Order: sequence, then C-alpha cells, then structure tokens
Amino acid sequence: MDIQYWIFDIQRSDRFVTELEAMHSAVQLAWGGWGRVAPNPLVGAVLLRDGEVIGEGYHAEYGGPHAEINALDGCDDPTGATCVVTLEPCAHHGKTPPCCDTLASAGVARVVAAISDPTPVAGGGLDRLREAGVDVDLGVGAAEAAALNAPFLFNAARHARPFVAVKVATSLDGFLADETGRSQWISGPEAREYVHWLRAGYDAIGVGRRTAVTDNPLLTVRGEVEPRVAPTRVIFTTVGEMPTDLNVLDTSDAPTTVVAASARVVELRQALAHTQVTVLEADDLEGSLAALGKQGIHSILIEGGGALIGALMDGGLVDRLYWIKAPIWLGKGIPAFGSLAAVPLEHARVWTVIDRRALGPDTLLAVDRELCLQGS
Ligand code: AOF
Ligand code: ZN
Repeated sequence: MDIQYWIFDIQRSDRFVTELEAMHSAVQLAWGGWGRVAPNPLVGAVLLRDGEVIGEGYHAEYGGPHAEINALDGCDDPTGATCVVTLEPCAHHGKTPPCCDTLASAGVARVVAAISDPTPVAGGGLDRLREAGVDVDLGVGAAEAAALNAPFLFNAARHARPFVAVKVATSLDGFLADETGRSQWISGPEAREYVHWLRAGYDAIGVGRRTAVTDNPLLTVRGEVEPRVAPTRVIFTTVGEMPTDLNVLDTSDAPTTVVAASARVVELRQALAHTQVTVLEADDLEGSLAALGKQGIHSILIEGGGALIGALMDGGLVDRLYWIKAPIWLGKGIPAFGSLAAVPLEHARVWTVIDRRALGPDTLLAVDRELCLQGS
C-alpha cells in the first residue's frame, strides 16, 4: 500500500511544470506558426494549474485566433489558472478581440509573459490585466522569446532595412565551396531539409549574382512547411553577366527581384522586360536592403556567396547567422568569411548563441548579433 502511494507521488512530481519550463514549452509551440503568421509574431501559450498543464495553444495562421485563445479553447476550466505566454497578450481589437480581456473574463488568475508587445496598437495588455485584478509577471524566459521573435522585434523598432539572416554551409575548415567553386552538396539531406524549413519563415531568399549563375538555384521552398506567402527570390548584382534563362528568373512558382547597381539597371530592365521579374536600383548594400524594405520585405535569408556575405558582415548588416558545419575537409576553397576585416581579440564582437543542434552528421550553430530585449 505504501509503495503504491510512493509511486503515485513520483508520477505527480513528474508532471509538475515550473513557469520557466512552461515558457520553454510555449516557445516550442510557437514555432508551429513558422511560415504561416508573419508579419505577426510567433506566439505560444500554456495554461497551468498547480504545476499541471491544463491547456496549450499557439498562433497558427495569420489573421486566425491568437495563442491564448487556442489554449483556452482546449481547456475545460481555466478558472484560477496561470497563462504562460511568449508575448504580452494583446490589448487591441485587430482581426480578433483583445486577448487580455478574454483571459480576464475566462477567470485566469495570473499571466506570465516573456516580453512585452512593442506594437503601439496591440501593447498594454499586461496593464489592462493588472487593472482587472489579474496577477502579472513579465520577463520569464525573455531571451528565448526574444530570439523566437527577433525579426518581429527588429521590425517593430522601425529600422530602414529588413532583418538580415545569413545561412552558410561549410566544411570543417570553413570553406563554402571547393577550390573549383563547387558547393553542391557540402551538407547532408537533414541540413537541406532544415534549410527548406528556414526559408519558409523569411519574406525573401537572397543570393549574389555569381551564386545565381554558378549554382543556378531555384531558391524555392520545398519542405514540410508550405509558406503562407512564397518568399521573394532576390539577386544582388553590381557587375558581370546574368543570363536571362536562370532558374531563379522563372517566376511561375515564386516572385523574383533583382537589385542592381545604377550602371546596370537600364540594361537589366530591358533584358527582363518580357518577364515578371522586378528590377530595383541601388548602389550599395544598405540601399539595396532599404529598397527591399520599401517593397514590403521585412526579413531576408541570404544564402551566398562568399563575397556578398563578407560585404554584409563588414557593413554590420547581418543580424543572424545560421552556420551549418559538415564533417568534411576541403583543404582549400572559398572561405565563408574570408574578406572580414581583422579585429584585435580585445575588440572582438561577441554574438549570442540562439541554437545549437545536430542535423544528421552536420551541426547547426545559430547566433544573433544582438538580442532585442527592450520588450522584456
Ligand atoms: C497575442 N497573441 O498569439 C499574437 C499576438 O491582426 P491581429 O488581430 O491578428 O493582431 C496582430 C497583432 O497582435 C500583432 O502585431 C501583435 O502585436 C499581436 N500578436 N498577440 O496576444 C498572439 N499573435
Ligand atoms: Zn491577442
């Protein structure tokens, strides 16, 4: 008899979830909206009572119910519960009624949010909850939630350019391609699957002209997540030939934009006049990114090549780096970051690790230049 009680106690304690653990689960849930909710944030919510999970939900579709509402929907009785949510519940009537009011009228006793909502129109939900007599807390799991929504927070801060992420796949000795310029395929199938997942969550996928010509990539999303809006393929070009029969210039599956230096614009507009390709004019990278921002591109994933990545890094224009390292040696080749300016150790910039994991035989390291934590 005693032993049975003892086993029962162990099961109870196994089920006990702290608010920080619930926030981690809420972040994992929130990723379910990747590729489907932008420009809205990724939001997940967990309802807890006495350390037990009694409801879960996430914002799954742009314009659809918010995370808290989906969590309440699956919960029999939220009275007295704690809602752990990755973003401050909204206080506005947008496409759905304010989450803060729905939580208060559902009888939720406590709301724990990781970061505040920086959107002027939707922010302020925690104050409203407090006024309604709900206990509130802000900042639990803030770093993880800020990394989850880095592009959303970056754009809320009204920068003149989109959030820029760079993806590189290199050998162990840091080469993007072998000595002859071949880069297909350094990484394995799991890493390629991951990149398709990654592409689905960005507004645009960019490469330099040389990569577009040498690899002739499609730059489309061909993974498990079907993006709500197909990312725009972007080619950055200053000089050099660009054949008009490149895969990326066929816009039947996704739109394409070429950003060209002014010396090339007239010629390119003429060459591409019979296509649906958009040609933008800009003479430097900052201007190119700003021009893309004006077209409604809020985030871009740059996939190569070395010259474009080096110039973006040197210009301080990279917010996030996804680095996939394959366990192969090339000895010589095109270095991923070969053109970076030298920095003495004491002035070396330190980036924040936001993800580190195995992709089959390869290893992913994701780092952010700076975490936007002003919301917490
Ligand atoms: C929440 N929970 O799950 C999300 C929130 O256009 P709407 O009505 O969908 O509102 C979008 C805004 O609401 C978005 O910009 C952000 O400020 C907030 N998102 N808030 O309480 C959620 N997705
Ligand atoms: Zn809401």
